[in-house]
Amino acid sequence: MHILLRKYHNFFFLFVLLIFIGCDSGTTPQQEETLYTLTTDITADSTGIGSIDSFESTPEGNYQEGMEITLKAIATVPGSYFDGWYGEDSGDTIISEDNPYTFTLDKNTSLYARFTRPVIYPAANTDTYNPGTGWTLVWEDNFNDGTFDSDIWTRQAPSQVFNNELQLYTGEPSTAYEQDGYMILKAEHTGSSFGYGDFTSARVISNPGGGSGTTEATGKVFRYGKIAARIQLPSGKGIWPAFWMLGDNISETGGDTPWPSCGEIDILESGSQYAFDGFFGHATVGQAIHYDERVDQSVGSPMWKYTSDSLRNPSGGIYANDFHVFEIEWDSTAITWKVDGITAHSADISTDFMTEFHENFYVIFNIAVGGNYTYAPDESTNFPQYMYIDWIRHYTN
Ligand SMILES: [Ca+2]
Ligand SMILES: [Ca+2]
Ligand SMILES: [Ca+2]
Repeated sequence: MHILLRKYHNFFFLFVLLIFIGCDSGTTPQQEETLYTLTTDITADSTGIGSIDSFESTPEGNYQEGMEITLKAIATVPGSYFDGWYGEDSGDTIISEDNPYTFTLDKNTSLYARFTRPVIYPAANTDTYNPGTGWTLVWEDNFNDGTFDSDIWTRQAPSQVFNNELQLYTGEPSTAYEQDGYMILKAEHTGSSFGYGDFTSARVISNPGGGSGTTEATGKVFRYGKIAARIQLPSGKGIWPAFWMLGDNISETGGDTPWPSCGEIDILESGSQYAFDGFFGHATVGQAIHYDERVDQSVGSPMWKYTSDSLRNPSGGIYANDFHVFEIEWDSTAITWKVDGITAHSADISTDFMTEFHENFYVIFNIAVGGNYTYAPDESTNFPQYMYIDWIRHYTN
């Protein structure tokens, strides 16, 4: 008997229950009607997470053309839910959302149930991080005391629009807060469309200046060492989370140096429209530095240059299903990026035009929605989206 295996690659679509109804070889020759056997097969996508438990059907046994059949799709993986019934030829067009679903059997019937499993926040927290030998912890925020520490962190609410992004950074406590051992950033779809201003989100910085420049916080800046954070990322079409750094002298927060002359270190970003990974860029994380190629930055105009790289999730699928540790090891000659201990990128910063990478930098956690780097969000993008930061640490060696 022919068994049709069908996979549907949708970002949140992880499981397929396939039901094939085919002509049974045991057709009774004395009867005009044809008997069918109902066959099921279960497959999962390349992430290989979980399975589907069962289906229900009435009546049991063999089936005849014209018979009414009732099927029930049951999602058993925690957090998953039934999405709808689709046919072999229906593509993205749903046949029915009913569950159970009753239909009349004909000899070419083939149906499959589409299931969605949203990313679960927070994922199981089994932290096995080890910074490696020779590293001494000099500072950390584990986000474990339930208080958003405004002496270090500022919810920035910049008025300018970066990279044609669509979100508003409101600076409201509801967009970034500390809870259950995490700093949690939240992006919401608050508008009626998918344009600029239809989303709220958070951009949290360790620079005391802040976007509105009103805080008296002392903040935290970094120069060299290992800077690591353990994060569960948000995901979806047009979701662009980042853990990154800007030179503390940037004019944006009250300094005297414009971007990119201040330097930028992108420890992590995800959701690139150029990743082509089948998951709207969320099976890939990017690493980059941006700088001003001038040696003497007081002469002439900024010369923006960058180097970048990316790393596909070695375990397949999106990064957002679990916590991962994103870090840089930074000294006077180079910056090396690591993801869960795997080296993702390295940049030489010893050249005479890279003086910006030998100054203090502050940290930024944010969730952008839309913008030049990522896709345009639409109805398929789930909201709210969360970024869970378990801890950030600074080591020296
Ligand atoms: Ca705290
Ligand atoms: Ca320079
Ligand atoms: Ca924590």
